[in-house]
Amino acid sequence: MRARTFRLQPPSTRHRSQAILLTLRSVGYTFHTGSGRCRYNESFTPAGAFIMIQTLFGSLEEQQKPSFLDRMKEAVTRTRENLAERIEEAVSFNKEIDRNTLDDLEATLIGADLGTTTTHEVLDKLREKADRKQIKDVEELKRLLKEELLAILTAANSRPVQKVDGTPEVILVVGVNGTGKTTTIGKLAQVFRSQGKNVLMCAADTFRAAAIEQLEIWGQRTGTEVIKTKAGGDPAAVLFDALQAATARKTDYVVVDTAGRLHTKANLMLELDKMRRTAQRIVPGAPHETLLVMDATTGQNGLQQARLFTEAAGVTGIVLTKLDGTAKGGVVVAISRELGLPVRYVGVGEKAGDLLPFDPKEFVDSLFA
Ligand SMILES: Nc1nc2c(ncn2[C@@H]2O[C@H](COP(=O)(O)OP(=O)(O)OP(=O)(O)O)[C@@H](O)[C@H]2O)c(=O)[nH]1
Ligand SMILES: [Mg+2]
Repeated sequence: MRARTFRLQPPSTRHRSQAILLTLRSVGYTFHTGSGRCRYNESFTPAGAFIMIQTLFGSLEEQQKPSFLDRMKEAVTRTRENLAERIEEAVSFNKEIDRNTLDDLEATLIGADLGTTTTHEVLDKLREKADRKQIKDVEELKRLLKEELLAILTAANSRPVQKVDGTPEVILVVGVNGTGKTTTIGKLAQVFRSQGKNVLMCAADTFRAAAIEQLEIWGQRTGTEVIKTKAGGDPAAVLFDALQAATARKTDYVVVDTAGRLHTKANLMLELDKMRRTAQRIVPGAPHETLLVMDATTGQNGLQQARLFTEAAGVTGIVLTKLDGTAKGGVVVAISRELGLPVRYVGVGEKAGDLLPFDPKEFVDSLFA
């Protein structure tokens, strides 16, 4: 037997890698854990072994998909770099961490779009600690800042999701033009379908040209049926049809696209109200969730619009899109603090898989990773 060596890739999961190692041993491979190298019998070469492993255990690439935490870290890269850089700058000018250092931090936090109210609230807490000489160095400062941000996010995100009796669960998706409503609906359908649920999409944005076709493309992409009417039709009527179909078929979720509307367009707000009343008539308790889609890149402006929406549309949760394209991801904290609403998901790209469930700890860890 002629011995050869190759380097073993790091395992993706412990149990899976143990099973793979056992299988390789059974065909004559020996491993040196210290060096990560392995010896094998030429009659069962690595190419042959990889085919066998893929057949037995599935694709190696598939198993190495990044985790939600990794994807969140990636999405907030610009925000993190911006924050970290500026914190270091603020602190290196003033070695000791006192009130002056914290005054310099104010602009940093506002720059990351935490908003003035939230920034002042966080800094007041930190100033108390600085006065008592409880902040030794920059690492301690970051740790305390992280704690304060997590406390705000956890408070807003502890609101329980409404329990839904029976099916369908109806999710109304609302928001200003261009924030990412239709894209988010496609991504949500993908999430539910991957959980083995059946979904209907309802094309109740009959206002904007091509809105129905755009939703249909998402329907094809995710294998989801779209219930629609003609452009200019009555959104409440198409919602009625969708909910009747869903009730008859025992569909798990109905996700409803609505026209982008501004608070100034009073008639559009009235239309939303009519849709809510229609939904309740067919499915008691519907809509179970009204998600307001907000665009992270619009920052504090978006927050102002969101405030008005929240009052008028009975919003129960937020989806923050385009987190991948901004250095101002701190707006998540401002939204949570100022609207008191949970952030249910964040959008981190334009593809069907680019929607992450929002977890406060994961988010804060990603910001200071
Ligand atoms: N980078 C990035 N782009 C996104 C994300 N979500 C949506 N987009 C893009 O934002 C643009 C607008 O998205 P739409 O889904 O059409 O927005 P909408 O709210 O339905 O717009 P209207 O129907 O006009 O009100 C599209 O180009 C999307 O690809 C995201 O999370 N990240
Ligand atoms: Mg749309």
